[in-house]
Amino acid sequence: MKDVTLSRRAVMLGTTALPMVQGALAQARPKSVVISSANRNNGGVNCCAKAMEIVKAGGDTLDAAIAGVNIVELDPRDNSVGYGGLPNEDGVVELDASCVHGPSRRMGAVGALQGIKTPSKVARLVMEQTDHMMLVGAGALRFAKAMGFKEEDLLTEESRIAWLAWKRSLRDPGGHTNWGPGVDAPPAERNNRTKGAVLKELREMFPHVDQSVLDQAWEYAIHPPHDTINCIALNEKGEMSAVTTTSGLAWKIPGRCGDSPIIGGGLWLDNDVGGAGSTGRGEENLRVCGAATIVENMRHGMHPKDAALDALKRVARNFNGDPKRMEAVDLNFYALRKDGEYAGASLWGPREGHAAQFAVSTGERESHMEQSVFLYPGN
Ligand code: SD4
Repeated sequence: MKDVTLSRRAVMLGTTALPMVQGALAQARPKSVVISSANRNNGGVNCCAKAMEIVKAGGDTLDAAIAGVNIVELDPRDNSVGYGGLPNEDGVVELDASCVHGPSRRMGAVGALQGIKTPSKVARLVMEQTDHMMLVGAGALRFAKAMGFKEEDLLTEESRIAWLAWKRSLRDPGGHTNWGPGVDAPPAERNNRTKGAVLKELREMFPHVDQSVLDQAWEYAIHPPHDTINCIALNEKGEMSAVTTTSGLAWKIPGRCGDSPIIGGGLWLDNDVGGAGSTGRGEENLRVCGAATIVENMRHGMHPKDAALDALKRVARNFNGDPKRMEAVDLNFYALRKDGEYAGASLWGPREGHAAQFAVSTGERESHMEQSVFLYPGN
């Protein structure tokens, strides 16, 4: 197969070399590749396997990517995507999603959508059935219901308990909290919202649940997880599509949209070049228009790995390159170029023994995990 690794010269020539770069990508003999974020319970691997099955059967790349992420949206165990996602501060699950269909160069998105398990499908319908690009909140829900979706409670018992643990762990600097026994409780209880105190109350409220659920709930309350899923698919005709779907940051202010539904932020794809997406702290990604930046970097000849690392450097620039100030930021990018080259890139190397990974299926090799490159070593 012809190697289309783009020349350094093409990179250095800048915009005058763009036709050359795009020409090289256009001539690349396409291969089938699907990549996605890792996600818990093998979510990313299952997503890529499903999407590849559809790609190999000759299906549309957006059908493939959406069918892949639907597995994770519908899995109640993944608490950052779809059903079972951790809720906003009011205890209501609000979902964001976006999609890009490369061949038709069309896009759709939904933000702060409540009550629908598969927001990626609604984003696609916004693209296909409306003259708009993005619907949010009550309007997005009304649209979804008009399209035949069933409105459901998306909170699972686990996510409800985690939300209650979070409410009970909160207190203002003076030590007051409205969540937890107050009026007649001994003062020590009121001012001691420790893990033990909070879980004791929750144990009384949920006597039937395993201790592991309570321990997990406390962990989520203190360190909210994120596991948004981004999936990008390429077929042998050189067609590409991508989707990002999430419940966003746990405990967010109702109505908050992160980067996932922002086309150009949490997702971008140009069928002439490639696609990119993100998981992690959406606000920091939006400050560098991450996905669009990565695709433009690839257009100018960068390998997906360098393109994504460059976007992470721009994130670091916003903190004057001070890793200490970025300790609480977690951000991951995924990039797939039209010639089948791909990468995952993370702001941090392994932290607390956990290294950032992403899922890949190449058609020749079945769905598996690979290590992401990173900007800063972890700990
Ligand atoms: C957001 N980027 O709403 C999403 C959250 C996320 O993994 O990715 N979690 O900011």
